Amino acid sequence: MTPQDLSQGNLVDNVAFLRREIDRRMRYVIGCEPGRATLNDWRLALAFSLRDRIVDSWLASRRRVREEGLKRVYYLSMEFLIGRLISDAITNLGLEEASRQALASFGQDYDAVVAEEPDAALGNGGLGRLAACFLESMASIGLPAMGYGVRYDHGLFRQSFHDGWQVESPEDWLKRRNPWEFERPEDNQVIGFGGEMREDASGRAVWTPGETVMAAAYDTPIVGWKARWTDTLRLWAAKPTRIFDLERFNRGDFLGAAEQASLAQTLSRVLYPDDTTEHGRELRLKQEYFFTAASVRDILARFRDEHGDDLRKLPQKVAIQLNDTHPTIAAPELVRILVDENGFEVDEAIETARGVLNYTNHTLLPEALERWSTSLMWRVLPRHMRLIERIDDWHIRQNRARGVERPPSTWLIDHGETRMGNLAFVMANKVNGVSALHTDLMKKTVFHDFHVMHPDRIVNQTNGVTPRRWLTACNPPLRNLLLETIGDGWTEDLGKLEDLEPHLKDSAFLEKFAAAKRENKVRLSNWLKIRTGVEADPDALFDVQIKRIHEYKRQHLNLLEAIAHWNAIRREPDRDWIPRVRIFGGKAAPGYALAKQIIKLINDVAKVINADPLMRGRLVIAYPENYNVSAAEVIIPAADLSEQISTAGKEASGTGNMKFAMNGAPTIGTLDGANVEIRDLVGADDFFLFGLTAEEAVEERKRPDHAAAAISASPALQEAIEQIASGVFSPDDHHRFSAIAENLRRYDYFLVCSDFDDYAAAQRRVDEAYRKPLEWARMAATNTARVGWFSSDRTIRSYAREVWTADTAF
Ligand code: 26V
Repeated sequence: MTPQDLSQGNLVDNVAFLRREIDRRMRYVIGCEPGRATLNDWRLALAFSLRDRIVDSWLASRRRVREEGLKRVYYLSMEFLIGRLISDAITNLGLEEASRQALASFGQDYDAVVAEEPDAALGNGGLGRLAACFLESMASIGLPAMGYGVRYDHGLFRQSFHDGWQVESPEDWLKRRNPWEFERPEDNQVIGFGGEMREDASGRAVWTPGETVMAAAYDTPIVGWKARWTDTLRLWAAKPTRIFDLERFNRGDFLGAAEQASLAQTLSRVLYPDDTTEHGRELRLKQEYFFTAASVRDILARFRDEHGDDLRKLPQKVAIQLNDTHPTIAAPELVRILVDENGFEVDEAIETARGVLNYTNHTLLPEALERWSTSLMWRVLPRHMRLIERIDDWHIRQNRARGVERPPSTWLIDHGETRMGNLAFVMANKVNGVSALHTDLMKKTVFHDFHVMHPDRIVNQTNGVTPRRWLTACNPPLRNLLLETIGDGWTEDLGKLEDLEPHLKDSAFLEKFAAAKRENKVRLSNWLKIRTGVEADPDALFDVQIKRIHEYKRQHLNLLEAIAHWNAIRREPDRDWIPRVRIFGGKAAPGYALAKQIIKLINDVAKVINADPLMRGRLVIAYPENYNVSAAEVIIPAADLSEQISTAGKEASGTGNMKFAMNGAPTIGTLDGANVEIRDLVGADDFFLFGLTAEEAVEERKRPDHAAAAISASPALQEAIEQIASGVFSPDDHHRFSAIAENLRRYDYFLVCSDFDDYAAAQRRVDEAYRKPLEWARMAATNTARVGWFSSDRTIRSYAREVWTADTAF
């Protein structure tokens, strides 16, 4: 079995078809002669050629849902971290080899053409990437679904390093033509903010917004595996409701005439790269309401069209998932429409809304749980603030009726703030965490009191990732080996990777597995050379930590151990050290000073170690700029070791951990998030465990001298911190890293020091295991064979059953 057999039709026909289509698109859509086309023109011509097949599937899927009156699932998310769509399309249409050959017949290189597509980076990290994996899985399993989000002009900032410091610049994914989206002006919605809210004698509310903005709909088809089903991602762009004020313009007031236009456009201008600081909080709240309100109205319009005007039936045909608290304002918006525009009683409206809404929590970090000042809410969304009070009142009455008095932790409004997590909890039918441990901690900590009141509401839905992007498309050498060894059933039923089990004892298979890994490492080595100038020997152990830079994820733990390892090699330069390339990737929130210092520290340490002649390639640090989805697709298949070293209890799930394991990289990690479940499935012998458990971490933090005690017990750690603090890596500025050193010595909330020795010991176990290539290959392949459960197809089927009660179309 070869990959091209996955497509319908034979390869020769597909190549001929694509050749013809590309040539036609180049002339009649791009308006260019093939002989004069740029790489970008080829990329567009290929995308337009593939698009027709996707649209056929799209129209057929839409027809099925309407004809059969199927329940629809709506995924509301401020973030969709999609990356490139062209490789998804090619993979799911089974047209990779055909595209390659068709382009080659024009003298074009497939990989270069595909790489021309800019990443759609409409997300920060895990939460946004999960939403993208979920859309692809919904389409692949045939679930009638739609994603709703914001069509940001500028996605996540571009990161570059200037003298080792992170510098942000605006990203511009829409600068060139986007072949995947369809504008839908007929579905545009007018969204209001601010203004006046009056209640008449009967309590009927009349809200007159003070300003309005147009939400303009743009649809992107999301094609599933083998194009059997295609769903939609609808993104809203903000536009002025009036293009300009002709009267002011005619008076010569040109700037004033366009005032409303510029105000409106700022709404969907940029994705917030930081949920922490005081960056235009009002603008962020408006963004949330803007896309949520447009989506809710769109959902109701479609419901009426398909099922008539009885909105009481909404829960039978509609399920809405709130991706974190960001779209929670959907709840009062839905209640508002039912009450103010459809004559519902408030209680009835709340109960109906609760029948459709569900909420996913993605972090327990208190600073990440959204709260909005009530004064801001009254100003921007007066009618909604009033309804939140009514919802609070309803919740009080509900509980009193059952003899329960609400503890303050469950109030919706407190200290002049509206707590969006609590509002989401009260308004949701189901609330879920994203790994078993995280869900358990939700029940025990942030939502403990709620859980006591509503013991059936919190459920677990462990995250997953789409195997089409994260195995089939990004790892051709391994994909081909799998096809040759166990056929292609795993692509849509990843549990079938278990069929590898008997081959794990077969040294011929293990050698092929190692060869596939090596091929990916050569590719990454070349990529790193171009991007960073660093020489990475493909036979060295590739040790990778790629994710947002955050103290809780502990890139500095990794780095301190690298420094200690460097010291050890310098002391005994002639020992047979296992050569290692430590690869970092990730962006810091622009306002997060300590995270930015960590970036500078990694770059400064890399500079010193990479230049040390004693290392002779045995320790190399590489930190390419601008880590994104497309970079992950090159790095993950080439990793030997997956660093998942967060402080236990802090990483809700992680999804990178799943991608690495799937691609045959064992984990070095703590018992945190989904690491726990990965280890359970892979087996304790093939997972490098270290560190305190979540419970132990809580206890450790109570010891006032935990950091000092750990440092004085560990000469290696003491030396490494001392080197950072004294300027060994910053000879031009000895105090540059004193904040990091002080933080570790005095405070160390994330327990870097407490976990250091155990982490270093685990790293030495890694080295010893890597000495035996066949044994290492067995461990790597065991990871691949046993993590099929982490397919997002499994996750989505589980949501469909336990949260949405929705059926798939096939
Ligand atoms: C947000 C913030 C903002 C305030 C400062 C600290 C902080 C820390 C984390 C976050 C994360 C926001 C939500 C998020 O992206 N969560 C991620 O969701 C993934 C998908 O469920 C999950 O795998 C990651 O563990 C989780 O961090």
